[in-house]
Amino acid sequence: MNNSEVSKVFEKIAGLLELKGESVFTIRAYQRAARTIEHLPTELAQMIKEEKDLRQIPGIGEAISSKIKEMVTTGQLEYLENLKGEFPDGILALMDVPGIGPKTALRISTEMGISTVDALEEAIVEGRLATMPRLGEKTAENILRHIRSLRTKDQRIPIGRALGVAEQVISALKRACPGIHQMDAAGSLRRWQETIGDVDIMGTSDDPAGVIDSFVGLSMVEEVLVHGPTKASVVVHGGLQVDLRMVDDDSYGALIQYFTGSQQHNIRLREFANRMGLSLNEYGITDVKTGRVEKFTDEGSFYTRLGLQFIPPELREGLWEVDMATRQELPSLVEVKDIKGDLHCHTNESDGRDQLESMVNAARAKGYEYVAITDHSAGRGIANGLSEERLKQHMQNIWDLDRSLSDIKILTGSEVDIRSDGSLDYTDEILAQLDIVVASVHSAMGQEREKMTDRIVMAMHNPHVDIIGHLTTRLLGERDPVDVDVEAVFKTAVETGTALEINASPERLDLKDIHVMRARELGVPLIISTDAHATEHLDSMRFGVAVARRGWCRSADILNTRPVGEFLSFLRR
Ligand code: DGT
Ligand code: CA
Ligand code: CA
Ligand code: ZN
Repeated sequence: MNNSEVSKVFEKIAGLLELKGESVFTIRAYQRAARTIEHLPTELAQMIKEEKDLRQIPGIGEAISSKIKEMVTTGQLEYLENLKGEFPDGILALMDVPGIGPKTALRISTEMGISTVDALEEAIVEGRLATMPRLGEKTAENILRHIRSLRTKDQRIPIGRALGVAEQVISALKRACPGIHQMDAAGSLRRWQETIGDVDIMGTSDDPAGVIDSFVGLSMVEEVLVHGPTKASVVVHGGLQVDLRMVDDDSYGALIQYFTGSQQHNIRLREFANRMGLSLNEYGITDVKTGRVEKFTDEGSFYTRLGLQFIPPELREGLWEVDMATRQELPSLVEVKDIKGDLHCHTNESDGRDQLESMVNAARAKGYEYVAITDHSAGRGIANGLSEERLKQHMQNIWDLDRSLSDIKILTGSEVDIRSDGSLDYTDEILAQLDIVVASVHSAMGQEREKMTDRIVMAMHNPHVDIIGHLTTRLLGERDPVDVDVEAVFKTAVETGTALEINASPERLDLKDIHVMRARELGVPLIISTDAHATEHLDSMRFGVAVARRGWCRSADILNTRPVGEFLSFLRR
């Protein structure tokens, strides 16, 4: 079982325990474990193989650790089998469909006698499901949409997991093979595409064959597909394919350029080179007339030889980047080091794992000038959201901590729920007291386009709302985006000065790259936040910055590259 399968099992256990009416503490322990495991950069199977103590992972104690071991080694879990036995057949399969929570799954199986996803699909198509009390046509339609998208889902891997695998492979090889000179990820991963088909790694070494042998021998490798002297392909735990290619140092520049792609970018580049009487391939640049091949140790000199400005990998999608590079007009893109603060962070006061102090210290360690603490409001569907009373106490704690620290400004905030009718969970009176209000959708995600758009636009018109969080609420590979008129939201953002968040959490990346590109064009104020639920999540900033770079953003396009005073006065305009 891979991490995401293990994580799903814990989610299912939490769901079933909820139906049983178990204590919220037990339920939350499983939910937390599920979330932590989802984000782990290392496969649990790998850790168990290396005899690592799983209890070192935050939020994982003895009971959960032994369940993980059982699942990873036997492929199943007796505890879940027994628990399942207390419910109608097929309930877990129904719960697997996005949009169906434990309660709905139970009702569908008991009231309709449905136990498979196929039978459910049939019932929806025949209009039977919509007749169920308190369900209705709209919900049924949504469930159908989810079932169908589940069926057509391709096997691409979200970038968060793929990057973790690539970094692990590269560091393991560098440790094992001191003769390595250079080694980098290329392909879609280097371009920071949101999902990855396979991981491409390039390298140079004194002993390429030795590196290839170490690669196929890594303990995370499950299957070897190709094993040559300078090239190999493997499948690692969790089913991701990794290719490794070794070349001589003098060809590395051309190689990594070629395999970074994208294919469309390379086609544009080749057309451009052909007009100069040059041809391109992974070995170098060939003068078509003389047949002479010029080699490149680094990619920068490859682009320079073509008379082009260096093109950052994030822009290599075959749009207009080659044209602009010929005129040296590519923008200088925003970088992680430009970011001066994180504006969406949770603590254990709502559904985060860590305490206020720990989150703030983690932000200080990043060298941030400011950090906003934005715990959830007491909305529907959110575990442990803050009542107005609890929020007031939380604000007091934040002020106290802020006064004791001189190197960082802690902003009071909230991630306030946008209710299905567009109203907010808190009164204007309390919102007015907060430094930062992030408003987000967390419920009624199946609303139709017009209703959803109106709902979000209405929240943006509230003068206290500074930022709209994760606009489409999608979870990569897990939950489809809501149906919202993004263009209308962008126009409202320009009108009202409400900022839109680029949620950097690698499971969300929401806004996504193409949205960011359009938003920037329209002059929408943009912010990159991590939505951290634990200290280590603050590291996800690089994913958000990558999305912004893929949207051609300069640092001036991103609000939280500004110093705190300037940033706050922009929001209060
Ligand atoms: P992926 O793996 O689907 O996420 O996307 P990429 O971009 O990593 O694609 P991949 O792994 O098939 O190949 C890596 C790069 O190598 C690709 O972006 C461009 C280059 N490349 C691979 N095969 C070809 C090809 O047949 N023609 C051209 N022009 N380029 C290729
Ligand atoms: Ca690839
Ligand atoms: Ca490949
Ligand atoms: Zn949220």
